[in-house]
Amino acid sequence: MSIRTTSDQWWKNGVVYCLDVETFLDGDGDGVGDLAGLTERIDYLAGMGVTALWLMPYYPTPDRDDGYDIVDFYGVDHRLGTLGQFVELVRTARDRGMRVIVDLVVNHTSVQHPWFQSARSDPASPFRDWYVWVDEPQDDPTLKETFPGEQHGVWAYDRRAKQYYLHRFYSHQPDLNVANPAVREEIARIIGFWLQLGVSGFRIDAVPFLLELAGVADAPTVDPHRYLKDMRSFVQRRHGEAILLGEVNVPPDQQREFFGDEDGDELHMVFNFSVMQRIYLALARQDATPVERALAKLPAVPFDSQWATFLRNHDELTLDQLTEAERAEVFAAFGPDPEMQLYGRGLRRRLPPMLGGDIDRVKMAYSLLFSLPGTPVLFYGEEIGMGENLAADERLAVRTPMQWSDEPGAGFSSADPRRFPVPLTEGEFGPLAVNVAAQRRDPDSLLNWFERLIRRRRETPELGFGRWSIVETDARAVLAHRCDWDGTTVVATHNFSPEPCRVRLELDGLDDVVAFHDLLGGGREDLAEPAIDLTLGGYGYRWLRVQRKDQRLVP
Ligand code: ISL
Repeated sequence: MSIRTTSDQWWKNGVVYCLDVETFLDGDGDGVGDLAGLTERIDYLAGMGVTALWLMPYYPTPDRDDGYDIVDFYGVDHRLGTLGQFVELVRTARDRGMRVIVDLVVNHTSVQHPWFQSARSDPASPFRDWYVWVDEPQDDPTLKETFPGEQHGVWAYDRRAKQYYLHRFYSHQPDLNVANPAVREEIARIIGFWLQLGVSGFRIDAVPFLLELAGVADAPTVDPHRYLKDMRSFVQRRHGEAILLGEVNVPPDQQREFFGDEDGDELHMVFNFSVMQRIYLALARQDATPVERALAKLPAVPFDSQWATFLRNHDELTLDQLTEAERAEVFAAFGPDPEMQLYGRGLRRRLPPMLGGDIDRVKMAYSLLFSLPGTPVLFYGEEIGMGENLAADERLAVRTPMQWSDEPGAGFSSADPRRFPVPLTEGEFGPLAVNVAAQRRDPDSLLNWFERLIRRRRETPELGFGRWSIVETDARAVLAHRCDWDGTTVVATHNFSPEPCRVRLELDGLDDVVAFHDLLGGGREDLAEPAIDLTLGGYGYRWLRVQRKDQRLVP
């Protein structure tokens, strides 16, 4: 029997905040965000109630994929700061009760990485087999480009090497060969290095690609899940609280295997791409059924594991798990203009503009996110309702600088905006209309709403630790689910339609329910019978903690 101490599982009751150091705050006035700037804003993040930061890549890079093309896994890009400042950041965050996890991008390196330069220059190089080479690429339908339109095939010819190398992403990102034990050793060394500097885990980039060994000619094979298990036990030996959070965009029937065996011995957390995509379908249809169905398909996760839930991230809003017709519905509702679409499968937009700036609908979507099974992950700027800039290239549209104020440069930087890594968002969702400074002063702002939502979420352990199930209702537009934990029950209800409605919730096993406490709206309502008749406004949302007879509850 395992020891079931929930207090160790910090990742289950937390709120993760993802940011790119480069676009968060420029501390030295050169136009580029940096570690010094971010460290200054640690109190802002702690004040909001964030429990963990996820830093997008900050490593030395030629920056052809926004830092996901790395030339040194053991450093900090000179534009962003130094290793010393990195440690200072981690220490400051820890002092304010926040952990830091970092992007681990080891599916590939930059072409400019010294390993690749050595590999291509000499067939006898010790690094030659760190990459995947073939003389003549075979037509393999399982090896498809990830960025159609921007990338052509997955094999590129290197004139120096006189061979083709594999690249699952852009051609300037050659794939590392994890079938090579020396590569796996080096990845462990990288993990060990950052753990030693104080990080509490990793967001592992592109996990299925990292494990995909098809096309690795003549290389010793390794069982990909054996490899994830080795990585997990290595991390756990080095640092008990560290987690592995994987970017795993696969359909529901393949998700479970990434958590490992029955007790969970591979990834601690997996991003829930399947539920995320169905949320957009439900929003487009104003009908909760797609989310209900997606939830019903989710595999149960082991005790030490958890979903990571999100509405938007730094990439395109990928809709690759929807059918062609479903994707067309979401495109029509939220991104009809071809310039909003990307790679034929996604939208390069943020949520508020997609919802036409309807703040009630935006809040409903985030209330849902925070109540769903899993740990919510926010992308910087979501807390103030930032929008995108379609004039920026590809996915950079959603990676515009953080909007701190309505000053020139949005309070992000005092430098000439032409030096910014990504141009600011303009217009209705630009810094004049949407910024932190104004929202701090306004008690009704989205920022202050988020602060209350995060506080409430952290005070509602049923959501993070509990067993969840769908509650049947008579309204298609309403999603109702409950979470039971340690003798208490929370029911969350979300109305996807602009029409107000009344729903009846019959709660199994709760014949002695006498009242409910409204966790977001406040107040207690006594019940005459063990069923809840609930009113929900258009795009309304309510979280209710159920009170049983003779039960003492601190709402
Ligand atoms: O296949 C996908 C979409 O349908 C993606 O979700 C895929 O997993 C993703 O594009 C991988 O992304 C990650 O690695 C890329 C980088 O450009 C992205 O920003 C990062 O999130 C290459 O490192």
